Amino acid sequence: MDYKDIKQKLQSALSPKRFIHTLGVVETGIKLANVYNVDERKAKLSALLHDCAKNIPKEKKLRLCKEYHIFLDDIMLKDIELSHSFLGAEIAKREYGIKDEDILNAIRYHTTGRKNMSKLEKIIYLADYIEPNRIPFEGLEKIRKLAFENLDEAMIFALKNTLDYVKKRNKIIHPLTIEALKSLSFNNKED
Ligand code: DGI
Ligand code: FE
Ligand code: FE
Repeated sequence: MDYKDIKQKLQSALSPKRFIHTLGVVETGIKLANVYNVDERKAKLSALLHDCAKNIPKEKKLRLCKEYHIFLDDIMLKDIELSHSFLGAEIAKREYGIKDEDILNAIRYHTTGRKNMSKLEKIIYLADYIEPNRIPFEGLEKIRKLAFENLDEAMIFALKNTLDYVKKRNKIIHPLTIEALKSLSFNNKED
């Protein structure tokens, strides 16, 4: 499948709103890839497909996760929305023919993050956060600026912001997010 076919198939799988968000992530992902010397094509594909599972109805999400042997922990079972990144990676592989593991991981960890993220994973995490169509929230402008100055500082800020947001909404924080933050803070202290 070439980029154009993927884009077309994706458009029919997403709501118009989600598709517009996705195009914003693609645009921002390309910019960040150029700043941090990451393969622009990989950034484009990861961004395009990052939310490919987002609009699948809840019941079908559960069914597909079972069918594709995606392990859902207690937090994901309580908050099935969280599975869209893990399911998205599997769908990108099976339905859109993506084989590159870095791209698949960028999709898989775009919501929770994880420890020792690759540059591509960080770029997609941040592009999702700061894309131009996002409804403004506190701290957004700061992350927008930081993302183009220092990838790890921006990640730390964004992850902390997510933790606050999740706490405020009384949802359970996923350990992957904590691990992502720990690994970044640790690496940053060392140099
Ligand atoms: O899919 P998007 O809306 O573009 O963005 P996303 O993939 O970052 O998903 C954001 C949602 O995920 C938001 O509603 C908060 C939720 N979320 C992020 N981290 C956690 C979380 N929910 C729980 N329960 N735990 C987390 O650690
Ligand atoms: Fe998402
Ligand atoms: Fe998104």
